[in-house]
Amino acid sequence: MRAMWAWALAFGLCGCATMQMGSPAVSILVDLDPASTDRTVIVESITADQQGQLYLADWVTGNILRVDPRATKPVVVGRIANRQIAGKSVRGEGRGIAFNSQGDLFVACDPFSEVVRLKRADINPEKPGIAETFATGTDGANGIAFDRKGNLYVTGARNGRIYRVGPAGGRAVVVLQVELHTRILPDGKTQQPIVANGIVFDASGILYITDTARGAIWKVAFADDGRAGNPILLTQSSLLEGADGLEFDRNGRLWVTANERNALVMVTPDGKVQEIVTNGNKGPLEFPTAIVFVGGTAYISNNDTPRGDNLDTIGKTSLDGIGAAVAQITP
Ligand SMILES: [Ca+2]
Ligand SMILES: [Ca+2]
Ligand SMILES: [Ca+2]
Repeated sequence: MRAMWAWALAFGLCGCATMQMGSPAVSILVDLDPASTDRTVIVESITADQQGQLYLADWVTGNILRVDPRATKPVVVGRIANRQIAGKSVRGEGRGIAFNSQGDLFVACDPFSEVVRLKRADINPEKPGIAETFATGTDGANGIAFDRKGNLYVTGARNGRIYRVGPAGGRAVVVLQVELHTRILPDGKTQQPIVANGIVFDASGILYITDTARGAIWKVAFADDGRAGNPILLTQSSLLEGADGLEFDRNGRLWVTANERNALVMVTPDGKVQEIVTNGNKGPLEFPTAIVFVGGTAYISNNDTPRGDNLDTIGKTSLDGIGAAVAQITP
């Protein structure tokens, strides 16, 4: 703990110079979409198994992809099948993705208002399994995280709800509410109403939520009986424009992807927000939406939405750059 604070202090005093001298660059681990001008692959989230292999869900095909950082060629290990809803074929667009302690893989599926599960035995490149319903009633399902008791928490994005479902799944219940808020982005036209986007627990069981609408992060403590306390504002900053995925590194520092800014930022325990890296529309960060650490290396999913700092010079598309990809940095 003391080392962490010393680091934070040193960083604060040195500011940008520290980053320029000491910070390694972001690079691309793998280009997920060879036809990125057509956006044939779109990913929003990333997680890792205990062996350090990476997993992402593709909105377009429903495929659940596995990337071995040492081999890098993605393989399909599972799938979220399309569904017929109100007479239309609806894609199972995967948002947040996470493993439970048994090694089953879970994906938040906003179009289905569900979290689906790919059982460990069905994670198979030879015979990709089909993910099945695990939690229902999760409107807007976006970020997901497990607590230490194996309960799954799900964010409801613009509705501000945080849902919880037990280890056996079923209908989720609302355990807390982030107050609704909508803001017009700096482009002067885009409405940003997502108040509960990514979520993560720290080592002590406190939940952290990115509030994209406010450019903020909320903290929530839970009582022993599971009751949620009121959300407490940890920080609010213009550096958190587009705050989406978030994850702690092995030193307990909180990292956040700021998608609108093509940026990675770090938040100290007392709520100071520090820029780690940011780039223009050509990448390597292109609307980064989630981050996961494997050892000392962070892997980041590039969603490549054409918006904010990811827009190309004509201001309509984001055809520059590599498109859907996994980026990496070893800070
Ligand atoms: Ca998200
Ligand atoms: Ca791009
Ligand atoms: Ca590409």
